[in-house]
Amino acid sequence: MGIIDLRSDTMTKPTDAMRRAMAEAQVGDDVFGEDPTINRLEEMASERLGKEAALFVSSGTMGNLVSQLAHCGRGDEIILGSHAHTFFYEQGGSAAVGSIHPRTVPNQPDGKLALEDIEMAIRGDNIHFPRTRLILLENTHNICNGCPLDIDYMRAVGEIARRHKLKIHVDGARFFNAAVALGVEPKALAADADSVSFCLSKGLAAPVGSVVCGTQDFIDKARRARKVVGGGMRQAGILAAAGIISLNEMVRRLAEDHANAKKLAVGLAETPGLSIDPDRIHTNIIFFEVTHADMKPEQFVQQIETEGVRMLPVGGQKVRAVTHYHITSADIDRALEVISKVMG
Ligand code: TLP
Repeated sequence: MGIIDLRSDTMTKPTDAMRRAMAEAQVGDDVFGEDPTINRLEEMASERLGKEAALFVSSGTMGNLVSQLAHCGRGDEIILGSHAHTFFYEQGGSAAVGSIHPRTVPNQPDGKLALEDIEMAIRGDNIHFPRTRLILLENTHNICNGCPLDIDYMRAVGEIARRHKLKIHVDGARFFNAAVALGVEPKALAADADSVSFCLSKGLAAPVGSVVCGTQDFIDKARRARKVVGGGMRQAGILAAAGIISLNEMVRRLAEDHANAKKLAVGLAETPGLSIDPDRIHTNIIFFEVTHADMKPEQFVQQIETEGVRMLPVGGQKVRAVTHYHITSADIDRALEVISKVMG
């Protein structure tokens, strides 16, 4: 029996169709704008998100970094969630590379930033203050149980941003998971954002790559920023070819991952010594707590690993599990059997 790897949806391997497309991809020098496969992926991505233009980048981290560099100058301030991936897990790249000042406001349990907190954090015109330039949201919100931000919320933040002449960037590493969970068109969900970056290499199973979408002017700046951080790629159409299959074939199956995550959450909720509220699970990410007096989360993870199930301890009592393309409903049954044995 194979390993059931629930540590992340980044564990996905390219599908056979992707491997074939990669082998056959037409390529050229993308720094010269001459890779037809990358150009096609960028056109498809901008069309899906209803934006003028798009840029293929190597990772979600690079997508967020070049977006912040394109929107902000040195000393500008960005408002983002205290639990944002960009704040927590990207080495403070925009500060390190772009001298951009982060201003965090608390993430609500559903991944939102309270509208009043955003308003309060926006700086007035005062010689002592940095200038607020950008609001950065995350959709779906990784640490907040993969919660999707809905269109009404995006509109409300959009209204604040327009009133204060600010831009909005969405870290949409799992943007298509959000659109699928909400049952909305990605375009409609992206409408209030000035830029959105999404990952091809998570639930969409491509081996490498993310795409940033926005206005042509923004993408021109992001392209320059990508070059200075060493992200100008050459015949990377072999990677973009897999990304095209992600968009064409892998988005429509994401609902399966969401159903499997819900099934896992319901099973965990019924397991003594574990704690989770399945009603809070809407996409493919779940966090639960190991509350058993004699079992630390690290021990729990070690013990299930010996039975072929992998999850990620993430600090405190918490463990994370993420469903994806290689996880079937039968795998969830088996994972729950293993967990019940370990906890029993
Ligand atoms: N997240 C990874 C790890 O870095 C934790 C994961 O396994 O979930 N934004 C969000 C919301 C993300 O979850 C991630 C990756 C990124 C950006 C960064 O993407 P990469 O890893 O491609 O740089």
